[in-house]
Amino acid sequence: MSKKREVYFITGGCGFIGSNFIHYLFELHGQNVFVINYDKLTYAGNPENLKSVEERENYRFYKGDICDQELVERIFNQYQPDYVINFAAESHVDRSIGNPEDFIRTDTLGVFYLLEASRKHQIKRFIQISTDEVYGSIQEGKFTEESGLFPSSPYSAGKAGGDRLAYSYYVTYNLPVIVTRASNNYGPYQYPEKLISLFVTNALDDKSLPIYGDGKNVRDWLFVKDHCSAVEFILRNGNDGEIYNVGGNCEKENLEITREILKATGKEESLIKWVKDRAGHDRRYALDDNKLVSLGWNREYTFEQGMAETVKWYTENRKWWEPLKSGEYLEYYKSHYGEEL
Ligand code: NAD
Ligand code: TDX
Repeated sequence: MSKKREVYFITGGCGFIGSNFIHYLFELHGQNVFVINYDKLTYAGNPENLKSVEERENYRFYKGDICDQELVERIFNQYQPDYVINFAAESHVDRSIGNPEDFIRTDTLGVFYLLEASRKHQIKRFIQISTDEVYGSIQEGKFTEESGLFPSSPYSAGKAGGDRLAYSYYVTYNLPVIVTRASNNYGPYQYPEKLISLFVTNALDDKSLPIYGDGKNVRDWLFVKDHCSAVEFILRNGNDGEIYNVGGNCEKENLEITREILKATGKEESLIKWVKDRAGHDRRYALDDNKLVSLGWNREYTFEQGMAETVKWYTENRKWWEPLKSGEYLEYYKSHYGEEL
């Protein structure tokens, strides 16, 4: 008798990390899993990211909003998912400053609807993809899972809402919830609005690289494929009700990253442009992820390897990102950076 395949209900699968995760799952499990990708296709969701898997017999895509309780319920009833992994979010801090409402709706309320659907079905695990930003900024040392939450942007506050709501469903309803908090991801398929994806694509086009403030803000960089392996590892080996930090062990100031991008793309420092600081700009993020590492997970990529793969990918995949830098993107760019791209 053939073994029943495990069913993954993945939200936000057309975005950056979600699409990398779906590719990772098929590479790892092949035909042995069934993957449902549920995505609203906001500006950040791109079906092109999954072109190579869309004909698979063990893959289904549904266009939908995680706040659409009825549609979520219908799909749960039809497929009875084993695992729910919630990547769906409004994810860009700068956009949350100009337009916070969508962030609270998707990043907090959306999680509620998914938790409600999950509680009515016998799911084996609910993974809430949270972020290091829920801790806020840290001057020295690193955040552990025990650190307090002091989110400082509407984005991170919205994510903190979803993060703690998920935990409350573990405590109150025994829902098998795990929360992950990862540091800044970079890699293929990242919408060209975040630091590395924006700066690499701008550099390739000889456009300026707009650094906020003094360029000394620090982020901890995690290659997206390492994040994917961590999520799958946690799904299999983590414990219910727990939080797991997923770090890159790679702290860098923004100016340092910018110089590395210029070097990797063979461009001059004259492309650097100093611009007004981000409102409420967190100074430094740093994660202690010993809890996850002592469970047996390890990063595979050094920053040099991850960056080399990233720059190569954007260099070879202009067809993917060039069309994205048009229409609404250009309007956003102009209003945000105060100049044409
Ligand atoms: P992204 O913006 O690239 O993708 C988000 C995806 O969610 C898109 O495909 C979008 O269409 C979809 N989506 C948005 N609102 C939705 C809704 N209401 N219903 C259904 N789908 C919706 O984001 P990303 O960078 O891939 O981030 C994925 C997750 O990881 C997010 O939860 C984010 O908070 C978290 N995270 C990101 C990073 C990072 O560095 N990018 C780091 C830590 C955690
Ligand atoms: O044009 C820019 N210039 C600049 O100096 C941009 C887009 C960013 N920056 C700075 C701001 C930050 O200090 O670079 C740093 C990184 O910025 P982002 O790429 O926007 O990431 P960040 O704000 O750190 O948030 C990211 O990491 C945590 C993701 O976007 C979140 O989704 C994730 O939760």
